[in-house]
Amino acid sequence: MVIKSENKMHNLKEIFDCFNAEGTFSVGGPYGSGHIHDTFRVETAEADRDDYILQRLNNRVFKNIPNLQNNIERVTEHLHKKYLEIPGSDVKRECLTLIPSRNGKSWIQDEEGKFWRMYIFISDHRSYDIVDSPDKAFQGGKAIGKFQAMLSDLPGDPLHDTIPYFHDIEKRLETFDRIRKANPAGRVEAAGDEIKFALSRAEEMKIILQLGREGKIPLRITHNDTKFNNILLDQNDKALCVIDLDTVMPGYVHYDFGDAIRTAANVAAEDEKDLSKVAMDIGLFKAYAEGYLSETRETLNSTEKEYLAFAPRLITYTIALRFLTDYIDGDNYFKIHHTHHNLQRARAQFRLVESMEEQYPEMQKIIRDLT
Ligand code: ADP
Ligand code: GN1
Ligand code: MG
Repeated sequence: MVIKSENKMHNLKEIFDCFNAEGTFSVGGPYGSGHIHDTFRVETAEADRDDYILQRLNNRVFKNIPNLQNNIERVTEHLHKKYLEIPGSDVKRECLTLIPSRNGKSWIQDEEGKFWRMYIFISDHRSYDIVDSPDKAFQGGKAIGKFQAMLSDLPGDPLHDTIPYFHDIEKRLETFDRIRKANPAGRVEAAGDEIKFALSRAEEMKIILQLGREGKIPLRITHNDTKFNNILLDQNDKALCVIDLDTVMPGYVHYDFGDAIRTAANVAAEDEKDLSKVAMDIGLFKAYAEGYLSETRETLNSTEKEYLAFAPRLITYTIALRFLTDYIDGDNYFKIHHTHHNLQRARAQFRLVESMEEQYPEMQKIIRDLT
């Protein structure tokens, strides 16, 4: 079966047959709304067999796919063991399962040299780009808190840094300055207001890195991409499975908390054009924080807790800066759906930063009351 995606043709059946799946290929097509990989769902012909997710991996973003896959193998094996010990757990739906390829690895390379991997499709899940109730936000918080707790005793060497300096705002600002000065796509003028906004907040964003350097907050194993659509809920909207494990690596808990609030508490879409619609909902913020702290209250140190309220401002700013940098650079990183998409995303995310700034005293009070 040949499928067209991103203007390329893929023979999904041929790729599928390179993996040791149970069941036979029936149909496949593009799936989900991720910004990085090409993701396809494959349905099998047999009703009692799993369906699958096939991903053509973005190796412009992830430069070392064997290291990336090695991380995911270790993380998923560890989670599998943990879930197997929990009576009544549904391992195949509560954590990702990689399917080995016929060559014994967890990926294959096609004739163009592109890497593919396959997971069991998490059946009967719900996925949200926008969260519309405190209960869902609470469940998301629980899922991320539990995920961090379960990985806190991962044995062996530290995980590979799959994208070095991923959330390092100092490095992100250096890149922004370099690209802004080079102006490779001639877009600096069009992005003048956004550049000004970014520069006006740059200094205050360095506090989390500074606390790390001072040894006040530890590096832990974090997810680093806790956008709400990377947290699957079940049919009753209860926490089910944390997916998109490409960036699981050492990080500060603020990165996960901040990115989750950026998406779970924004009442508008990430790329909302009408900026008057963009706002952080304080009720959704509180619910997510409750869920998250219900799993992590005992393990976080006091400085980590104190700075949770700041984290959403940092990560929303960081992602906005990355969208803006990519726009100025000529759209080389994120998938876009129209010419000025990255600028539109940056604008909406900077507006969200402002909304968080407006509500910051309340956010701090909520965190203080919960911790
Ligand atoms: P990206 O890095 O491009 O965001 P993801 O790994 O998040 O890629 O996958 C994209 C989307 O595909 C997810 O948001 C989710 O909707 C869906 N998805 C990924 N893996 C699975 C899975 N194992 N089961 C069900 N859906 C999945
Ligand atoms: C990307 O992979 P996806 O779509 O879940 C990006 C995140 C950004 C997000 C913005 C590896 O996430 O860092 O926050 O887009 N992932 C990577 O929507 O860069
Ligand atoms: Mg994703």
